[in-house]
Amino acid sequence: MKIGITCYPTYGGSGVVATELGKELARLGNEVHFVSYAMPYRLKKFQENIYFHEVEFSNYPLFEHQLYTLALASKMIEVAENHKIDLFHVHYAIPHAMSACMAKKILATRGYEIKIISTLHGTDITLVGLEPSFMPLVKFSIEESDGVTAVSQFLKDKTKTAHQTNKDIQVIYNFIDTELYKPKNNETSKSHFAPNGEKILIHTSNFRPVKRVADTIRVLKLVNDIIPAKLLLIGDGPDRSECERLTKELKLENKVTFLGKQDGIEDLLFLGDVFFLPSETESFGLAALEAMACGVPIICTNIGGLSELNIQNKTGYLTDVGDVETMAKNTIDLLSDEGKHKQFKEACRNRAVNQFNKNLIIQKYLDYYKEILSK
Ligand code: GMT
Repeated sequence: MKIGITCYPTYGGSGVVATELGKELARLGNEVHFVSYAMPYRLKKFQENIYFHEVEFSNYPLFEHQLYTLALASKMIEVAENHKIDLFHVHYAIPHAMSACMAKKILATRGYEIKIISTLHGTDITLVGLEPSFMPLVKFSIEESDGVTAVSQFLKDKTKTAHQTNKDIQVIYNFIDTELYKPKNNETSKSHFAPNGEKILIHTSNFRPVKRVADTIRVLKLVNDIIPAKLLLIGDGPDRSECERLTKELKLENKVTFLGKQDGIEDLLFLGDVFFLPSETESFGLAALEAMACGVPIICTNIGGLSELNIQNKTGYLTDVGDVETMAKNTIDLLSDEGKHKQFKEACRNRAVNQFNKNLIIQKYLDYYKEILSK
């Protein structure tokens, strides 16, 4: 198969899913063409069957704002015609699905038929996609796509109700490479962060307001009053300064380590005794799946698709948004009971391997591609 993939190339779960999917499809012998404004950051080195096409912008002085949606559609048309692409799989509806729809219509006028699959990831439906000015475009691009997938049942239901569409949407969960993300035993790194045997609490995100990173610091404060603990914060973004300020205010400078953006977090996550994801909205929570695969129990909120991933009282706990007291209580309960903690760790690993491993989920995408192409 010849597949075009468009995604955001920067840090972020949708880009990770799209890139890892493309890499795996290429490994299975498909020809994969990535089309975006920059090389996806997970495409680090040359891999057979993978090609990258950079979207170019016109510098014409009249255009005060860059016309990315149009530039992307133009590049999709060029790539589809030059490389005989069978289908374009676009990740994140805005504006990728819209560009793909435009490209499809224009290609049809030139006698070339192409299929489009749009994968909805989260805020393209639940936040930005709900802005009144975007709603007609999101609905149109969903309905015009030949196939639509959502990364959780929650997101599928939300799409149907919020955008009032009867479009058939296939739920295909996110996946993880359980050979890369796995429990490891590295006492050296553990003692680097927790020299006195403190428990390690961990969180990764892009520090946007929806992630509520400050809650992890408030939970640490309460946990550390009972059980000596350290908090590792991985990632960067708009809320980092506020989190650093809060850390000082709560006098936790020696307890919180801001590691910034990190490549290869599979070499850090397994150090965690628990993983926090206190988000306000989360359609799936790929970061939590990464931690689960490393055998780290999850303390998260009970919103969005998180309950489809994290099983209450088995792989972790789910709590109302902002309820840092309950998050701290659950963390303390779990960390004070070695047997229970071990059970949770094993349940996390087993769930990642049995339900979300990449081979299982990529086969679902391949089956779906075949279904759409045969229509
Ligand atoms: O929707 C976003 O905010 C961005 C997007 C991303 O690119 O990271 O995140 C969403 O997609 C991820 C991958 O499918 C999911 O794991 C995240 O839960 C989801 N984020 C939200 O729903 C806030």
